[in-house]
Amino acid sequence: MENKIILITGGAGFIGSNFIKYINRHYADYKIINFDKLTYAGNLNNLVGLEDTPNYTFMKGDVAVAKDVKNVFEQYLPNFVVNFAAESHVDKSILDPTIFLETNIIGTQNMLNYAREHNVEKFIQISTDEVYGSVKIKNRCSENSHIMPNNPYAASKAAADHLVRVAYRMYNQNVNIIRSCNNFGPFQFPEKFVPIVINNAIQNKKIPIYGDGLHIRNWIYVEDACRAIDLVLHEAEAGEIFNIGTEIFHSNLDLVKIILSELEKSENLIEFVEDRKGHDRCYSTNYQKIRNMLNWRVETNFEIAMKETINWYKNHHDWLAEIQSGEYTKYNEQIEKRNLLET
Ligand code: NAD
Ligand code: TDX
Repeated sequence: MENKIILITGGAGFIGSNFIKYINRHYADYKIINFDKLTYAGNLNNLVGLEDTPNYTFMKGDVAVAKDVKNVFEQYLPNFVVNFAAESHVDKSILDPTIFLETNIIGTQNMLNYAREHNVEKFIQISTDEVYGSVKIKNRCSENSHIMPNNPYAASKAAADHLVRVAYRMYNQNVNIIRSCNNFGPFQFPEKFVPIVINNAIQNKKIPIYGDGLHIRNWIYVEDACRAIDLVLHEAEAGEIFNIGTEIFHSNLDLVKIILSELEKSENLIEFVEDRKGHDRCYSTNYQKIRNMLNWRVETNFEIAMKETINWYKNHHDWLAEIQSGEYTKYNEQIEKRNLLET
């Protein structure tokens, strides 16, 4: 494979950091640029070990600030862009949508503009099954289904998808959109359901379940999602949209019971709390297109991957403690200072 420069935004977050490590493992010749604002969810601790790799560079910047985006494109002239950068937490978007519109919508448009100006070969937008809104489990949404988001986060991601599609229609930009179901795995920020459940259970703390707990989510191990992104990046035709899903559907209550049983903890830890406003009952997509066109398959067994994820959190108490104490912010600052000295 030819040497390529790949610009990954949001690479200090959960999926982005897993994807950077995936690319580093599979494409040793690629130069990886991680462009991240380091919000509360961005953590350079997720990439420990990579700082000293010559083909990896971190650059702090905000996708919503055109000047920052211009700088990273001018400095590194990427061949590929994978846009993970986003405000990603639904509950936060309900409290205050503004930053979601800035990062997820303006940010995506800025990335598209400079990608076009610099003749980027392929632009991948990381989107979500949430854009389709709530559906019955059997009514699987295809890539052509109606977009019907039900919270500010999902609406901002839907708006970004439209802008990416427009870039293809108007300018024939080589873009793809990937709409994934819920990811789980190592390095997921402990505001999301799976890490909350695991970490609270480990610490014998109550586990908050919104509403009646019968809301259904479709789960994918992050490594399977990374492989799908790799395939779309390298093999998909311009303008195509791909759902990524699995056959693993669980109600939130059942998922908690699975994790509690694995940890040999009592179900008495479960606490039903006030429901999320507009809480989507179920997401369900048809992902035959990526199976048929790109031959993508889930390779991970859910039970094994969940056990590994639980063990990862058990063995990375320091990672969590730093986040919870705010220490990781200081670490990020140290790395930034070092990068400034080096450039
Ligand atoms: P995350 O919150 O863990 O990470 C987001 C990263 O983006 C962080 O490193 C953060 O610092 C960075 N970021 C935020 N605002 C930025 C800005 N303005 N400029 C530059 N960087 C910025 O999120 P995640 O769970 O890893 O999700 C990554 C992407 O995948 C998002 O686009 C999300 O919508 C999408 N997605 C996530 C899931 C999931 O289950 N986690 C499912 C489907 C789609
Ligand atoms: O404390 C909780 N209790 C609870 O019952 C939390 C944080 C969540 N929940 C429920 C809400 C959802 O039904 O668990 C389910 C999963 O919640 P999140 O982890 O917040 O994920 P979700 O809202 O489904 O959105 C996720 O998947 C789609 C990601 O956060 C998005 O970025 C992605 O696009």
